[in-house]
Amino acid sequence: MEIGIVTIFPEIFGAVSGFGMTRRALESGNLAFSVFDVRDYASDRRRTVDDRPYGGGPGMVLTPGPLAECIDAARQKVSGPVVYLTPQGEQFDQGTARELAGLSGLILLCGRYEGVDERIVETRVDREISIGDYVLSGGEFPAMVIVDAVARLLPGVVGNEKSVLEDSFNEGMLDCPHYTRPENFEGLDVPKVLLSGNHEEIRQWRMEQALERTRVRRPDLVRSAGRSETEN
Ligand code: 9D3
Repeated sequence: MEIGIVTIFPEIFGAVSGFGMTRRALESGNLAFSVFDVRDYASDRRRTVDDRPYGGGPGMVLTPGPLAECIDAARQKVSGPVVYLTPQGEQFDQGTARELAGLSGLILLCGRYEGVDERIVETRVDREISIGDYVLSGGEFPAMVIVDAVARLLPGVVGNEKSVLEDSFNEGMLDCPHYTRPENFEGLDVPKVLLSGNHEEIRQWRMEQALERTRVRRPDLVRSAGRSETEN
């Protein structure tokens, strides 16, 4: 899969290519990544990319000229929908991640300031996505969230197969508690059942723990856990 990023802060995306799972996905060739700097498409000496909003008010708006050229350059290299990260978008979830992971290409447009000129949305954006109801200062971190969630679903990405399968089995349920050595830590013991070697009892205990946690912490999930989207 090839992901293009359109941003005024290209350096931030070093975090994606430099570390962890996304780095391994890039190294193995399952993921390709190109970052496009909007400022490279500005036409003035100061490389201006924003301007004051028509109608007045606080903040600035990403000006359409350089942005259009930058998106068009990204589209020359990466085929696939242009997704604009914005608080006004549909809320991202695991279903969205799975959908995007099925594409061969994807362009993520990161907004900054008050957002992009609406004519960019009209002419070049295929889909608008938010990562949740809280205020961030731009679309760069949301774009990295999406890259991470999508990359770990790509077939062939090392270490993903088992955990992706487990995730889809447990979908809509919180995880059970986990323990590792030592058996006693600051006076706290590992639950006996986990040392029993009885795999059926362990499975049962983990399921009960997960269900109880979900009931208490996320009652909204209990309704739909274990059922597919169409069964809800
Ligand atoms: C304080 C500015 N707000 C005035 C009503 C609107 C606003 C504009 C731009 C709020 C946030 C932003 C920047 N955020 C994003 O670009 C963004 C975002 C987010 O803030 N939360 C969750 N998902 C996303 S995706 C992009």
